[in-house]
Amino acid sequence: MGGGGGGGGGDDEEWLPRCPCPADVTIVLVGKVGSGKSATANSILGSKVFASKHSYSSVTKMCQMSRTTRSDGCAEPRTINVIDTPGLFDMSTTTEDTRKEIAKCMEMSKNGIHAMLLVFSADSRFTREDADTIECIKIFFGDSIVNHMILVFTRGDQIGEVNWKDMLADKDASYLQDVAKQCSDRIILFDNKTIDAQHQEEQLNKLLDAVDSVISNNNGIPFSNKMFTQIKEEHDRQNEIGVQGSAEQTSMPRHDIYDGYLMLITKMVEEKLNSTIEKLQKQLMEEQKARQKIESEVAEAKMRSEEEIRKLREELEKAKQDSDKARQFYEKFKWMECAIM
Ligand SMILES: Nc1nc2c(ncn2[C@@H]2O[C@H](COP(=O)(O)OP(=O)(O)OP(=O)(O)O)[C@@H](O)[C@H]2O)c(=O)[nH]1
Ligand SMILES: [Mg+2]
Repeated sequence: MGGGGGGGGGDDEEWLPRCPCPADVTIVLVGKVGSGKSATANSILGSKVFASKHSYSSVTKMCQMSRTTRSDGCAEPRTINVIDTPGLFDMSTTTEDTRKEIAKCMEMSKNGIHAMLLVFSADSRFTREDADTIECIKIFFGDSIVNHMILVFTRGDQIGEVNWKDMLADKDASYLQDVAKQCSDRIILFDNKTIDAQHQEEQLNKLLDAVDSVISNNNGIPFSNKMFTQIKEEHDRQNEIGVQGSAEQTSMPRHDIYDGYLMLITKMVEEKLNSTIEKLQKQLMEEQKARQKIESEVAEAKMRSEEEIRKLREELEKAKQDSDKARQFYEKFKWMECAIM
């Protein structure tokens, strides 16, 4: 595939060609613990940089960044920054550490995120929690984050393209279908285990085509918002203090400045995360209320139709009795008529 057209899980022809090509591309991988984020990050990097293994607990504890250079598709080689994360935005486990890691992830990507890869395991059920994670990301970053999202399903080797497409087309996968539509069908099945070099290259090109489609759709501008701008401003301010301080030999040590800066971002992230959780809970409650309303309407309609059926049965019974009576009367009348004759 290389530098040319698109490809993907949805409509293969819809992705735009690779252009414009920023010299520096930042990709962030997020998703549930064990979904295959680090393995996918390693596949992009082309080497086993991040720890990736089976575990009952989370393997990646902290956000980490690594970079690679690729020259495919663009005139100049470009740097791809890959940020691997622990299970962020999993609303069932938002510990203090997670909040700190979200802050760190935002710090690492303060110049903007070109593409956010939402990683899922193709061989696990897509649960309510998975949907909540997506909703949480949308509330936290803002709805326009979907313009930078790519859905990546790992364990392609175990599921296979045909099965996977059937699973996606299932009528019960409507939430996933909606999200895929919001992401302009940038949805990919990925196999991190393949040792076939050609397959590795093809699927990586497919993934990078999706990244380039995102870049192209956004005119090369990475995702950013007020929070990122504030982080960048704060970063520049702290840098200035650091530089001035070291020049005057009076300031705090650099690591203290950095810690203070990180604390500030964490506080900002914490506030945003709290309001996100509040909004998400409100959204869930409204959904639940709407569901309950529909359920009670269905129950009422059922009761109403049961009552109507009962009435119809009564009417039928009465009509039967009336026709029996009429028949008896007619037979009696016929007998009398015969007797008279
Ligand atoms: N068969 C198969 N296994 C995979 C694939 N991708 C990841 N795995 C395996 O899934 C397990 C978890 O993968 P990780 O990359 O550690 O997942 P993670 O999302 O980074 O996990 P945490 O860091 O704990 O959040 C590892 O044993 C991987 O080898 C894949 O495409 N196929
Ligand atoms: Mg990991």
